[in-house]
Amino acid sequence: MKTIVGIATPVGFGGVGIVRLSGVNALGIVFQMFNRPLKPRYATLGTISGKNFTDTALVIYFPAPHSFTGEDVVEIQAHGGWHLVNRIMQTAIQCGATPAEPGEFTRLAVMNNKMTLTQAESTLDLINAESDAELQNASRLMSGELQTLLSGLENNLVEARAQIDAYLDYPEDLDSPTIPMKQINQAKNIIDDLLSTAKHGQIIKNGINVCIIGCPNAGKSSLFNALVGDNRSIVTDIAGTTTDVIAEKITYQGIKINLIDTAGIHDDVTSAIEEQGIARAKNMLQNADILLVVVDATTRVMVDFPHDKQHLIIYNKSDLCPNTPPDGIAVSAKTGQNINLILAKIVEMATRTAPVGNLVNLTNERQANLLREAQTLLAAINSNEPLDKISANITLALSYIGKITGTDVDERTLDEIFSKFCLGK
Ligand SMILES: Nc1nc2c(ncn2[C@@H]2O[C@H](COP(=O)(O)OP(=O)(O)O)[C@@H](O)[C@H]2O)c(=O)[nH]1
Ligand SMILES: [Mg+2]
Repeated sequence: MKTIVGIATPVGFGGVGIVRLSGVNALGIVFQMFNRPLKPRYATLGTISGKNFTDTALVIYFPAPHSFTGEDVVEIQAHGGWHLVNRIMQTAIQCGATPAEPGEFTRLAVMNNKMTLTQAESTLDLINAESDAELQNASRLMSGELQTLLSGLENNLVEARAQIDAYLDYPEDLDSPTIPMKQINQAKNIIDDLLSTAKHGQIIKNGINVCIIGCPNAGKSSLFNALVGDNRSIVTDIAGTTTDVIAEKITYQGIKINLIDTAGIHDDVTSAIEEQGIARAKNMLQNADILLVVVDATTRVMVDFPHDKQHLIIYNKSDLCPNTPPDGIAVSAKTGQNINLILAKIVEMATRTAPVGNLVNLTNERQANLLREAQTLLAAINSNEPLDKISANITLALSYIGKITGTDVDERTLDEIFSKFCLGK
């Protein structure tokens, strides 16, 4: 049985740096580096030392099984110097510890039933959260909402299969085969509902892609800067100033917005640079969730754009021309008029994709793909099929769901999941 060691705090310099050990020898290893005895679950201040260094550290011992990993865990809280914490870790390795793989602490926690697999995966959402919406959803995932839903679903399907298998095993004991379509459909409905949250889950996690398009000199870059609240994109009165795609991430009312400024789209292009810029602009607008179609209010020339995409028409330069057509919003990038209204409308459109009901949003593509497989299998079941085929389909659907809940995961899947974690987590 090995004892692992990892740096739990991020790479860099900070007030405190944490080195964490987990395994049967955790206490014995720290005993060789720390000058004071440790009392379970008490923070002890003392001196940590190794070759050529000493530091004052706060050390906490969590005996198994009441620890994060379920094993003996010791946490060393030293000063947060990158070289210092590295030296503490090296010293632990010299005393017998093995460097932890990415996500190995969390993996141990799952193996030792300290948390479920869906909770472990949502740890990443929690750590990577950059907006309130993301944090809120991650908190719900962490609290086990998804696991509870899926466990209920597994129970439904296991029960349904048991009924079918009972008939297959002892057909003479039962009058006629009844197929528990109710349970199967219930399970399918839960999957449908969960998958309907996936699009919104992606928006919560990755942000909504908003692309600013329009003719040259309409004021796209000025609007971009006004929305970002920074002089990020170059503004001039020379048409064709923006040639490359410029992107910034902002959050408004808890929603992450990926804002993209593009080259002005028009036909009589003279330079190869501008031509490429326009090609990029057209590419970006195809991939955007929302288009901000910027029109110079004084000329009212609008670019062609796909009208089936969510969009806002923005009549910019309202300071020069206050009367604008009713199909758009009067905005001035110069004075700031209605800039917040645009942001509010973007958030409104982003949250429109949220399904009704108060279900936790699916943010994990791996989980969504597995649920799609299970959904296809369950949708294909009909009561005219041979019973053994229905039973086999349920078994297969359960195996996909089990790869999310952890009831049916292999080492390779776990390797894949935890390789996305950082070292020391
Ligand atoms: N009066 C006024 N001028 C603006 C406004 N927005 C942009 N401009 C001017 O319009 C010109 C083109 O702006 P720019 O943002 O570079 O346009 P882009 O080519 O669409 O990116 C610049 O001279 C800006 O100062 C506005 O709201 N009001
Ligand atoms: Mg520009």
